Amino acid sequence: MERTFAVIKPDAVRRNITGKILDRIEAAGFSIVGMKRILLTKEQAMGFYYVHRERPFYDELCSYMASGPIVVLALEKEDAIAGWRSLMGATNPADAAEGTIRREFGLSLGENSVHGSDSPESAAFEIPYFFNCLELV
Ligand code: IDP
Ligand code: MG
Repeated sequence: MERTFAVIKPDAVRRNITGKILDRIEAAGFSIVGMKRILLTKEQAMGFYYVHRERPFYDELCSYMASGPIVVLALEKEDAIAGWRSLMGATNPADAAEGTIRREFGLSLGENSVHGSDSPESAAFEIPYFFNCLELV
């Protein structure tokens, strides 16, 4: 069993499609072992996306992630990290495969509805950024 970290981003929460995305996650066999709806400050978003601090879109990305409530999730499944990346689809919804969440719900390269850890190292940073051990059940 492996755990990964997922976010339902502000564009999706704002459009009331949280439930639709959770349905896709559960239908794909993930167990939701942690979940909460929160509103990040821009500073908290900057800490979360620290790896992207040198990228030209860092400021825009962090402002967007702090622009409205998000739903943060810890997901468990065999090969959860790769499996969730594959269910999410490519970063740009226009390039995402048919049947992926970003293809179905994403609005643009920036507002692409969901986040997922890209490696075990990322998951090991991202899960405890949002959840303590008592919140993972
Ligand atoms: P990922 O979410 O598929 O792992 P990353 O390259 O890690 O993609 O980028 C993190 C997030 O930053 C993306 O999900 C997207 O919201 C945003 N992003 C990526 N590239 C751009 C860009 O060129 N312009 C604006 N936002 C971007
Ligand atoms: Mg990434």
